[in-house]
Amino acid sequence: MKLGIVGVTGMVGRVMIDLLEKRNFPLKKLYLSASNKSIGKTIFFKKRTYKVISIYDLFKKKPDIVLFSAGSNISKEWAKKFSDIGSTIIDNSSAWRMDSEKKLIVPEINASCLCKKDKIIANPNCSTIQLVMVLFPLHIKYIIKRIIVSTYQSVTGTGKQALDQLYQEEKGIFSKKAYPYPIYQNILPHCDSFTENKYTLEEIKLINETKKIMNNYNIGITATAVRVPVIGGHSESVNITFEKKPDIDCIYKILLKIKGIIVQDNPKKNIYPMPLYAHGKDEVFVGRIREDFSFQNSINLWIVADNLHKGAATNAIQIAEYLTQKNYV
Ligand code: 2RA
Repeated sequence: MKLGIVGVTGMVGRVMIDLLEKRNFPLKKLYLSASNKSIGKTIFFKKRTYKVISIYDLFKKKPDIVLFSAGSNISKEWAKKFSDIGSTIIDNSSAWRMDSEKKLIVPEINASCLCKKDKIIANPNCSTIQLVMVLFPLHIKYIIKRIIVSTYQSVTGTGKQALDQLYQEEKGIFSKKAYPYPIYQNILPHCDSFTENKYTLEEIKLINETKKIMNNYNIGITATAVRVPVIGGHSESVNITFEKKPDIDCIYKILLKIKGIIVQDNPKKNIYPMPLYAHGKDEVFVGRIREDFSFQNSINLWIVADNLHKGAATNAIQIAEYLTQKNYV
């Protein structure tokens, strides 16, 4: 198995490298590619150093799988070129997610829809992945009618520049970089850009991707995506209205059975998910599960996950593992 990573020096790319090693992904050859400024840098993997190469040189290697995490423009320019030479692309950008010909995959939910013909596979947005991981099993049982979600998103979702801005501001150095306002001791109701309808692209991704992954375009979804000065991961406050009357004990039993979900919910002992403790983990954490007494067939819950792990790198590598196990690549 020849695997390439495009965007290896980014925050997600670095987590991909760690996870390929930790999960002992079956690799014969590994090629690491990044932007021109990083070409020639060395990266450590399984006690060996690998030189970062250009995407042109990666293309010549004809990798079996290419993990893209270098933004939409690179994906739009290169994914098709790689698939035309037989590579299978797992793309972490938004470039292909809403393309009707491309599959948007969270392995625990819809990996079974993949086949050998799928050569460009989209990895959903981080805030979508953690949301649908919890919603989908509940939808199967109770049929979701409506979702209201507010997110509290880590600065790591914006990238290293945002992380640096937070660290600098903590030291009292304020210079507008990743965000139009200070993020230290502040929160911004603004993730990605605003659109004509006053929603942000992040909110629109959450709404549209959730419907595509759950293959249900009748679900009513509304979202508010907020940036918070947190490192460990994204948090989400979710209100769900079902067609059928939900039973809270049954919801616990359903979620406890899902691989990749950890239920942390004991208010009497102050037990609930928090990004500080989700940081670096591959699971999705859910808690604060409770009836919404204000509206019929409704509940509230709280979801936390490391956006660089299950929200990006872990999910992409799980897709690659699935393709390998099925001999699709
Ligand atoms: C964010 N989900 O958090 C977006 C991109 N990873 O900014």
